[in-house]
Order: sequence, then structure tokens, then C-alpha cells
Amino acid sequence: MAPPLERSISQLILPGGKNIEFVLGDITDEQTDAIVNAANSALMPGAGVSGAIHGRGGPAIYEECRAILSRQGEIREGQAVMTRGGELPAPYVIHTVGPVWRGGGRDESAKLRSCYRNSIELADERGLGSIAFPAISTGVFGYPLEAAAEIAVKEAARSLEHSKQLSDVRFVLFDPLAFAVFVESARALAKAKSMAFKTYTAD
Ligand code: AR6
Repeated sequence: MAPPLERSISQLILPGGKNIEFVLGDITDEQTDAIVNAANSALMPGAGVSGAIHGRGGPAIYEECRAILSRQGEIREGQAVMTRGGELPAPYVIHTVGPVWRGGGRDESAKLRSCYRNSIELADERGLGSIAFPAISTGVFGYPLEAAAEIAVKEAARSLEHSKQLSDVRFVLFDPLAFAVFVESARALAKAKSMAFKTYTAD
């Protein structure tokens, strides 16, 4: 019998040993140094992964978000800011605003790429070692899953190669379809770039 998908871990190993993991799960359970929130430009808790992060992390996160907004105004698509994690297991939350999908002609791909790049750069600048991402923009914001996965995996690999402190990126996918599509993107990238790729089952 195949092991349950919940315990399946896929891993892309970059030259130099940094790695990108793919798991099925709820990002609010993650114990990485930071988890990433798929936010909106007003940093309002909202639904989806953002509702889950604010719900479990408690009001301290939104209070810090409000202080950021009053200092720098609305967050543009592609930007990332950081707060503490409140009651979450992860000490920090990086809030990035994904693009709303409007058919592909409004620079959505560049903006989605920026979300991953800016989040990884911010984590690295703050000296963090690990970060977990959801599939940004693929829920309420409507970005097609396969295109979003390809951008996410390629940009995470590219940004991680340049990081000084950050060594581990984890994608935490909430449903089996997203998990399968992200794993396929990783497998394709591994093949194209001759990187190591493996799948195993957690104990
Ligand atoms: N852990 C991991 N992934 C999750 C979780 C979770 N707990 N919950 C949902 N997802 P979405 P967006 C997945 O809609 O498209 C909000 O209202 C979900 O299955 O959360 O960037 C914000 O406030 C999907 O694959 O984010 C914004 O207004 C992915 O996370 C807006 O939605 C992203 O779905 C952002 O929309």
C-alpha cells in the first residue's frame, strides 16, 4: 500500500547543499524561522491562508501590520514585509502581496516572481535560516496553478542560490493537487538543471 501523502516529502537539492522541500499540510503548523503569508495590499486578515495565519497567530500580528502600514502605506503587489509570529510556532511571518490574476497581461508573472524573491531576500537579510511558503496567489487571487508553481519553484531556487544565511525553503501545499503540481515543477527543474531530486516518506 502506498504511504499516505501527508508523510511524503520531496526534496530538491541545490548545488552547495541548500534545499527546497515540498510537503502537503497546513503552513500554520510549520516551525521554520518564518512562514510566508499570501496577503493583500491592506494586510487585512481576510480568508484562505491569511485568515489561518492571523487566526492562529492572534491579534499581535495585525497590530504590527497596522504599524507597518501607517509608516509606509499600502504594500504593492510583489513586495514583502515582516512581523513577529505571535502565537504561531514560527517566530516570524513574512507578508507578501501576490498579484490578482487578470489574464496574464498585467505583469502578473513578474509580480509573482518578486513575491518569492523579496521574501527570500528579506528572510536572508534578517539572518533567518529557513522559510515556508504557501502557493501564493493560487486561491482567492486566481493565478493558474501550473504557471504559478513553475514561477515559485524556479524563483525560489534562483534566490536561494544567492542567499547567505537562508539554507532551507519549504513549500507547504494545502491540497493534494497543488502538492502534485509543485512536485512536478520541481522534478522538471531538477532534470533541466541536473540537480538532485528525491522523494521519501517521513517516519
Ligand atoms: N496552509 C497552507 N496553504 C493554505 C492554507 C494553509 N493553512 N490555507 C489555504 N492555503 P489564498 P491568494 C492555500 O486564497 O490567492 C486572502 O483573503 C490555498 O489552498 O490564501 O494569494 C488574503 O487576505 C491556495 O493554494 O491566497 C488576500 O486578500 C493558497 O494557499 C487573498 O486572499 C493561496 O490561497 C490572497 O489570495
